Amino acid sequence: MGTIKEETRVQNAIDAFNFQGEQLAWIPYGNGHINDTYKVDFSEKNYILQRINHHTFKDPESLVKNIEYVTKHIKEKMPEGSNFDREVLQLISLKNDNSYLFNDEYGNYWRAYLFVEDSVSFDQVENKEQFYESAYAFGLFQYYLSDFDATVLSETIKDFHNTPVRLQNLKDAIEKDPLDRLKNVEEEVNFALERSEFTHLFTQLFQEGTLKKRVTHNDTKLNNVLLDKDNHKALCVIDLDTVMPGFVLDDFGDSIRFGASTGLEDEKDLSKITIDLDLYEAYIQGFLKGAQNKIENTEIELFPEASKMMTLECGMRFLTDYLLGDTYFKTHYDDHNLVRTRTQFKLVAEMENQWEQMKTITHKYLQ
Ligand code: ADP
Ligand code: GN1
Ligand code: MG
Repeated sequence: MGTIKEETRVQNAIDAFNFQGEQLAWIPYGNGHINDTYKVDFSEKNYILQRINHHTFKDPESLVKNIEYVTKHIKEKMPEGSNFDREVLQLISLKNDNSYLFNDEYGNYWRAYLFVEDSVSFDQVENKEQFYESAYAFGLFQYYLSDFDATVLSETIKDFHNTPVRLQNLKDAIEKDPLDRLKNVEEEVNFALERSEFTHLFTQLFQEGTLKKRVTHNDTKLNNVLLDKDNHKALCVIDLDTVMPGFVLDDFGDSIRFGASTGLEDEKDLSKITIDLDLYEAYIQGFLKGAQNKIENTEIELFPEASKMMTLECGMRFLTDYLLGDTYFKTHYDDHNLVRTRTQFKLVAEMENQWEQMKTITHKYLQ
């Protein structure tokens, strides 16, 4: 349960929220790389309590406001008979007022959600149907927010999926090399730099007016969607911290990066890493079905590029963090970010090898 100090902090936060019934227990929960997540059990209901990483998210107040607006909009659009407790994140208010953010005396920011009961989130799919379901959930999310006024949202992380900026950050880290780690990663650095031109594709198409920005989730990996634990049907999209204007392609590509890989994000045996084309196709089907014609042909056509872009970008982010001393992503051992970099770059290479197949599959779904 962590150090005594941590226990005090968590308990202090638990006491601030309007949780129902008697407190039973709390435990650290989930596999997120950014926030500290706890499951808190009360006699009447269970909850998720999170310490928002305020190094990553500099303005927790606006972040929680974003989530308030977005979940409200989704609830208004959900069909009659929907189960709000399981199909959309429900923020829990504080005891003493109707706000949702607790700023404690130690400088931490906390928020809480109703725990979505009888749900599972996967780090790797077991079959195509599960991946289809996750795609459906993210597509539906896209549909629900297609008429949402993006101007009310704050940008919670600037240039989050601006791939050229991510490349520049990598170049800056290479330049600084504060831990003398550059010598370990010559091959990985070259891999990224050789693809410099490609990183500009979407920003260029945006400038030309070919691609539009809309409200997107921006962190669509498989463990950010909950499925029903028994029938594995899509239930609820979670981790709404990065909901802000972006390309729909970012949402599509990030899901493929994580979920259509044949290995975990931190698989050490690179021979196990390739793109599973059946999963790729299942994701297209589920995503388009959920989004209900809100995705345009100009976007669909670029699904292969999106998959490669987000995988390359994520690899560059892991590599940057490795060079700078592992300060951004949670790591569980010394070279964890380097291992993650290698799986991402191996996956990019595999996509390049299977480019024609990815294109052919994609073209079947132009509407
Ligand atoms: P991070 O930003 O660190 O990834 P997440 O918001 O994704 O944090 O939460 C981490 C994990 O906690 C999720 O992958 C999921 O397993 C679990 N989780 C988060 N919110 C809920 C919820 N409301 N109900 C059930 N499980 C949840
Ligand atoms: C982080 O928060 P989490 O674990 O769902 C990261 C994503 C990365 C992902 C890589 C806010 O997602 O952008 O793609 O790790 N989230 C943030 O696994 O940086
Ligand atoms: Mg998450």
